[in-house]
Amino acid sequence: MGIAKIGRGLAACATGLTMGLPASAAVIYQTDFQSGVGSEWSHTITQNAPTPYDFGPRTFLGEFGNETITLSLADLGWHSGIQLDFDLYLIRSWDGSSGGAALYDYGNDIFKVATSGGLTLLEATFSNGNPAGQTFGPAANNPAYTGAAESYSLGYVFDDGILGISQVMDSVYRFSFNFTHGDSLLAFDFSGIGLQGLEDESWGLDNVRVSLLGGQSAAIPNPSVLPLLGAGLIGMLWARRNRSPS
Ligand SMILES: [Ca+2]
Ligand SMILES: [Ca+2]
Repeated sequence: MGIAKIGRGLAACATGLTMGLPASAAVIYQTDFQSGVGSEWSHTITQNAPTPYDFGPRTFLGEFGNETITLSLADLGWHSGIQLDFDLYLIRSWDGSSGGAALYDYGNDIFKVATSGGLTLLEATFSNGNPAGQTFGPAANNPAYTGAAESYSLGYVFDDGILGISQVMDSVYRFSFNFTHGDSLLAFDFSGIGLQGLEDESWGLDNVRVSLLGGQSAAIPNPSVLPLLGAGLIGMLWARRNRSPS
């Protein structure tokens, strides 16, 4: 079983775990950026991925480098929790945890998501092939593309000026986070950190959805538990894979 296949399996698992909305959830915001960007976003540049959908352009918010992109929402109705779902597009040569590596020192390349309340939902390195690996995944260090829902699907070509290699290099991750929240205002900061420039590595967002959760605050997973839950699933799959004859 190749790494890419494992990644798709993990994504399916994560989807089954978190993508469904609780009965009391209400979607209060969603966009696929196919027809413009609202003023709730700090940045409004969009782009079509080189590889379109079967039905038309695959438009997303981006591309960005070492920037923080903010989604600001106001006048939220009564709620006791929030669910954030989004797709992260990682474009070209993300170098994961390569900072300080002898041969592959072009990182660390980090993606972070935090709320205006100071809660960090995600902060991890990601690799689109750099052998140094990435922190996103079940272990302290994981192979490139671990947990990705898609790879090589967007059609971005990376030209390696040193080795003369030119190849498609990109990945898509689907994330879902639940956390306790009750204020009427909410903002999310999405940040790229440690990147080398748009021609080298960049990112974008797509299919962003925010839902209010209510009436079941005790059932909402603590944000610090969700990654552990995901890591546990990934670890189980990893163990199963390692037990299987290859
Ligand atoms: Ca889109
Ligand atoms: Ca880099």
